[in-house]
Amino acid sequence: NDQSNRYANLDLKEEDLIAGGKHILVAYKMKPKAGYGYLATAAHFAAESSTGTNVEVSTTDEFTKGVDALVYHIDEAAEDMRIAYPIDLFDRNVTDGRFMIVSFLTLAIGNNQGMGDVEYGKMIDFYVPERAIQMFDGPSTDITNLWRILGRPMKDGGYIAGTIIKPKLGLRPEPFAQAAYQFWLGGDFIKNDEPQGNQVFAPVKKTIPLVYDAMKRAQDETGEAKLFSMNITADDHYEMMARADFALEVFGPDADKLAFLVDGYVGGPGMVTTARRQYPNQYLHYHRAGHGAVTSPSSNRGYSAFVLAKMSRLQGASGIHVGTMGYGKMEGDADDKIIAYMIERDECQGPVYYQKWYGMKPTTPIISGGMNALRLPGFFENLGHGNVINTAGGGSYGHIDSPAAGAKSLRQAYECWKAGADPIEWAKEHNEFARAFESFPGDADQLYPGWRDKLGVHK
Ligand code: RUB
Ligand code: MG
Repeated sequence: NDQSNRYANLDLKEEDLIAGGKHILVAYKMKPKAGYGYLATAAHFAAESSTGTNVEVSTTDEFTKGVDALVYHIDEAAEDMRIAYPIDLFDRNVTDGRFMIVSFLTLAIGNNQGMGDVEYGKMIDFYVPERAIQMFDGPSTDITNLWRILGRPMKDGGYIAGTIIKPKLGLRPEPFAQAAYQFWLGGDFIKNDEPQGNQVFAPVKKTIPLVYDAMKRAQDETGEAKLFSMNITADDHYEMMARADFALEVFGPDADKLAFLVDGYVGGPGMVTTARRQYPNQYLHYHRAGHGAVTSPSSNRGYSAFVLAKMSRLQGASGIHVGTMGYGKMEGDADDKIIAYMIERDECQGPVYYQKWYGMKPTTPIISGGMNALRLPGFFENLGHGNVINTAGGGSYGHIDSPAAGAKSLRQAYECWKAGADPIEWAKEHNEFARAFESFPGDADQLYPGWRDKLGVHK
């Protein structure tokens, strides 16, 4: 049942669709199952993703056809399929008329993920017209708020040295708070590791007051402001809010230094938006555990990490993990810097579409996963700037001297790159950075061959 005369119009030009401002455009890598034609399958894909199904239905009227999604470009050899979705297709809030990301997902990457004639279809980019940008929440708080708290300039305030409390699970309240205190003596930002919540051995109501106490002591001792990102992820949004409200009350006069971490892939967009709307003054930290199930380059379904990050800015994440671009332990490569650029700039070329954000606040790239001081100079060189939050768990708690030394080594790595200095030369004058070589000798051997002789370190 070929519906391409209704759901495809290859005469439509992308530039006209963009100039018209009435469509969300989506680019997929799509391949039909053997025996199915490319255009017919693409048209069925567009039908299933908008007004149609596998057959014509008698209830369709002329108005219906006006909101059909249309395939406007195909390149079978490149598996490139692009679909224009009229913005009126998407569900809007009863309460305020705004867009919701769940509706975008339901249509653009919903049923089309399980169709009998589609081998695979993966979303690799999408374009949002100005009117829809205006009608998404976008971030309310961003990295400039953190820079201001840290006493830095609100433009180019630079690197925020962070960690993740490790071990990932198994610390009781006192050792947990002690781990936080030790890092804060050298660093800026701490996040809960994503599974840390209200375990029986570390109840929120006991742990959070101790963390705040540790923050105050570290602030007194260093004369610097400190930041904590608390995991509030839960199935029930009342539970999330109970955790958030409790922590806001505990932090009291320092509540601006409290961020909320939401595991937005496992928890879903509703959880992200709940945090965005209930706590617009708090920095909203989007952690993305599990995203690899759909975003991995080895998966031909779902959507890419780029798409996930772009959606997070529309939803209003203040910051989202963007991986380590091949410099850490998680999947990724140098080209992933486009993910960071798309969420932090006011306009940017994506893999397919050039997106303007029309003043929507930026989402901070959060760099995390197997990072340490030795890996950072190369990372910054690839990215081209250091206006990021970096959380290094192993890279801080694995430093042979102390977590505070680990934190200082991270900052020294940033300063090394900023100064354009040779890391080995820098190490000769910066002890915590130098001791990172001995802490992570495997990385040191790989990144800085001959470092032992140059630094005079022998086993
Ligand atoms: C990293 C960690 C984070 C990962 C997730 O710990 O706990 O959950 O960053 O990956 P460590 P991503 O610093 O010890 O490796 O940031 O790519 O989503
Ligand atoms: Mg983690």
